[in-house]
This record gives sequence, C-alpha cells and structure tokens, in this order.
Amino acid sequence: MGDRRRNSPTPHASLARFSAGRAATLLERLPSAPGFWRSPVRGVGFTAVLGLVLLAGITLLFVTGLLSYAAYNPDLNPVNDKTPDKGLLGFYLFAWPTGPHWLYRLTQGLHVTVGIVLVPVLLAKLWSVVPKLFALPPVRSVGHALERISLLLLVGGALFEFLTGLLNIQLEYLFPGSFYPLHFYGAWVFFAAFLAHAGLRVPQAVRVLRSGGLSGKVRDDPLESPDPAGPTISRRGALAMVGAGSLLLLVTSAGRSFDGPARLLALLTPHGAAEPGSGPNGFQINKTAAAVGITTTETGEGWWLTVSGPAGNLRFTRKQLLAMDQYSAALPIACVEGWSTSDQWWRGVRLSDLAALAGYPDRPPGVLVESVQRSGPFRRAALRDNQVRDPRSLLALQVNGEDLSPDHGYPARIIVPAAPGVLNTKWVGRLTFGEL
Ligand code: HEM
Ligand SMILES: Nc1nc2c(c(=O)[nH]1)N[C@H]1C(S)=C(S)[C@@H](COP(=O)(O)O)O[C@H]1N2
Ligand SMILES: [Mo]
Repeated sequence: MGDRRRNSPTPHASLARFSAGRAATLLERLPSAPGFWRSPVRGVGFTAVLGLVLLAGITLLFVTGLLSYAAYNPDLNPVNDKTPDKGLLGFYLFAWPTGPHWLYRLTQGLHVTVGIVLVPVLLAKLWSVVPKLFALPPVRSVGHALERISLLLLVGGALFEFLTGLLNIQLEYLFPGSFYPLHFYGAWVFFAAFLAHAGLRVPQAVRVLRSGGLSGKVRDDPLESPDPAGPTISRRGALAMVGAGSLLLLVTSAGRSFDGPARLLALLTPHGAAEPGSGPNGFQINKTAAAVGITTTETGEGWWLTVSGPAGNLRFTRKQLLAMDQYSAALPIACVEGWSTSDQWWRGVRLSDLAALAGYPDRPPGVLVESVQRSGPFRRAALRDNQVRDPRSLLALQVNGEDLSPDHGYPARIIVPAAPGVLNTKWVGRLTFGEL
C-alpha cells in the first residue's frame, strides 16, 4: 500500500510496480495460494480419520451395490437386465438365493442407508483436502499427472455416484432406464480410483494416527495451513459435528426399512413416514394402479391368467385360482430404492403348482412373468428355477387376510422370498414356464 503512494521516478515504472503488486496480492487471494486456506482444523490426522471411515463405508456400498445388481438375476433373461452392455463386469453374477427371506431387505437397506449416512463424511473429507485440489502447478511430472487423473475419477466418481443414487431415491426414476447403467458403470470407475487412492493413502493414514493421533503435530503435515487462523473448533469437535450430521441422517432415513415408530421418523425419504395408510393392505405402495394406467377393464370380471408350458396355453379365472390349494407365506416387499415393508401375510397359489399344471410336474424351470400393464419398466420379469421351486413363492391373491387391493396388484401378483421388489410383478396376466 504505502509503497504505491510514494513518488516514482517515471510513470511507467510506477505502473509496472503497481500491477506487479496487484497481481501478487491477487495471486495470494486465489484458492491456489497456500495461505488462502486457513482453517486450523485441516491436517492429515483429520483427513485420515475421515478416510478410514470412508474406506469401510464405501467398500460396503460397493459390495451391496454389486449384490443388488445380482439380485435382479440379470443374466437369466434380458427383461431383468438394466445394464445389458456390462460385458466382463458381470463376471461375478450368480443365482440369487431365496433365503434368508429378508436378504434383499438387508443388503439394499444397507446400501441406501449407508449411502445417505456417508454424505457428511464425504463432504468433510473433500473439504479437508480441498487445498490440494487447487494446488499449483497442476501437473509436476508424468507420475503426478497420472495421480491427478486418478483423483479426478475419484472425486468426480464419488460426487456422481452419490448424486445419482440420492436423486434416484428421492425423485423415483428420474433417469428412466438410464439410472441403472450410469450408476453401475460409475461404481466401477469410482471404486477402481478409490482402491488406487486407498492403496496409496491407508498406510499413511494409519501411520499418522498411530504416531500423532488426531490432534498431534505431524512433521511436514501436507494439509496443515501455513498461516492458520485462530481456532473456532477443535479437530475432535469438527469430527463430532460430522458424526452428528451422519447420525441425524441415519435417524431420519433408516426408518424406511422398519415398521412402527421408526417409519414415522423417516422424514427424508419417499415411502417413508406416514404414507401407506391403514388396513390389511395398508403398507407401502410403489406405483399405484392409476399411475401405470391399470383400470378395472383389465383387472375386473374379464381378467384371466394364461399359464403356458409344454401342456399348452391354459386359462384360469380368479375363481378357479382361488379353488386351487392355497398356501401362505410371510414375506416383505423390498424395493431397490432401499425402503422395505415388514413381513406381510400373503396367500395364493404356489408357483411350483402352476408349473406342474403347465407341464413340469417335478423340478420346474424358470418362468417369464408378464403383467397386464402395457408399458413401463417393471411390467415383465423372469424368475429363476430356484425361485419357482421355493414353496414360499406364490402367485398371491390375498394379503393379510383380504383380497389384494388394486394398488398391491389385484387380481394376482408375484411374491418371492429374498427377491427385490421389481421381481414381485403386480397385475399378472401371463406366466410362461420353460427355458428363459
Ligand atoms: C470417497 C472417497 C475419497 C475421496 C473422494 C478422497 C479424496 C481425496 C483427495 C482429492 C485428496 C487430495 C490428494 C492430493 O492431491 O494430495 C485426498 C487425500 C488424502 N486421502 Fe482421500 N479420498 C477418499 C477416500 C480416502 C480413503 C479411503 C483414505 C484412507 C484412509 C483416504 C486418505 C487420504 C489421506 C491420508 C490424504 C492426504 C494425503 C496427503 O496430502 O498427504 N482417502 N483424498
Ligand atoms: N406390473 C408392475 N409390477 C410391479 C411394479 C410395476 O411398476 N409394475 N413395480 C415393482 C416394484 S419396483 C416394487 S418395489 C413392488 C412394490 O410393490 P407394492 O407397490 O405392492 O409395495 O412392485 C413391483 N411390481
Ligand atoms: Mo421397487
């Protein structure tokens, strides 16, 4: 300041000095200047704690995410596969089991709840390393360039996966059809970058926490501000705030996987609090009959079920189905969006009995299920032989002691143990048993 006011020998030199000074102060004010980031909370110990939490949480997210894809049995039939171009990435697929009957409820409840709960941790982690993202020069060597590219995939991948996941559960099918491949490919890119980063950083994180601990001084701490501002909160306090944020999200979202008062607390999520209404059919609905254009024209007196197989095409009215042996099974609905119901008391005809009528008296094969619904992504689904053979797998006609309501799939719907909701086709019109 004072410098600039002094008289200079020539106007030109003064101008040059003036702009150089201005440029220097401007540079110091940019996020790329080490002095720009002044929070005394930043430090490699703080980053290490958040990183280790993410290591556990994101590994769980990746595993449960891959399981969710496997649960659709995408390799069984193209109608189950929302990512048909997966290629080698489908190497791990297996026949999804039918037990324990709450399996998908658990894996997908964890996937969505952990994803929501990790948001504050992810944001805090990004905040803790943000000076590094702006550091100049952007690239120092070939090795450094490679690391920067992997960081781009890591940060971009993390933001992309969390955003697409959160938007999908909040705004149901915002990206119709395309959500599944986007989130699936994104997961592989993100997790590859994540593993590379963790491989480099976990040893460092463990070392730092063993030696200095969270608040201890680390020599040449790469994340400590060179010009720290006065403290307003301790590192421990900042971590506690992140933890409190996560806890709040946990309390306001986990309830969508439970009944009773817990569900009332699920304020943050669709199909959470207070939605389902009361009565025997008073549990969560994904799409109502009206939403997919189902009317009594399709499901009223004129409805019949077609069952196809080696025995030909057989037709059954609802009355005829009700006259067959009826079985009960206590099974939940567990949606890919993470919400689930507790066990409902379904009653109807065993899929294996229908397979026997279709010409497969023992060891029935899989079945292609088609709804009377004319369009929409979930109007058809294929079930594997292990699912057809499970005695709890039903073409349900009733639930909790009453006829199915129109919204829960009247006149008949599929219910299969441990399967994702998308395989529990509503308003069924045709079953085709055989090689799929
Ligand atoms: C969503 C996952 C994660 C994201 C987006 C992320 C992002 C980042 C970024 C952008 C940096 C700055 C890199 C640089 O230019 O130096 C960084 C540094 C660091 N990360 Fe992560 N990270 C994640 C997970 C993890 C995990 C699982 C660990 C393991 C404990 C970890 C430990 C560290 C450590 C110790 C540093 C400081 C490195 C240093 O400057 O010395 N991070 N992270
Ligand atoms: N015909 C048809 N069946 C369907 C769907 C659909 O859109 N159409 N949605 C599925 C999905 S995604 C879920 S989670 C369950 C929800 O069943 P509910 O609405 O009875 O709870 O139904 C499944 N069956
Ligand atoms: Mo669903």
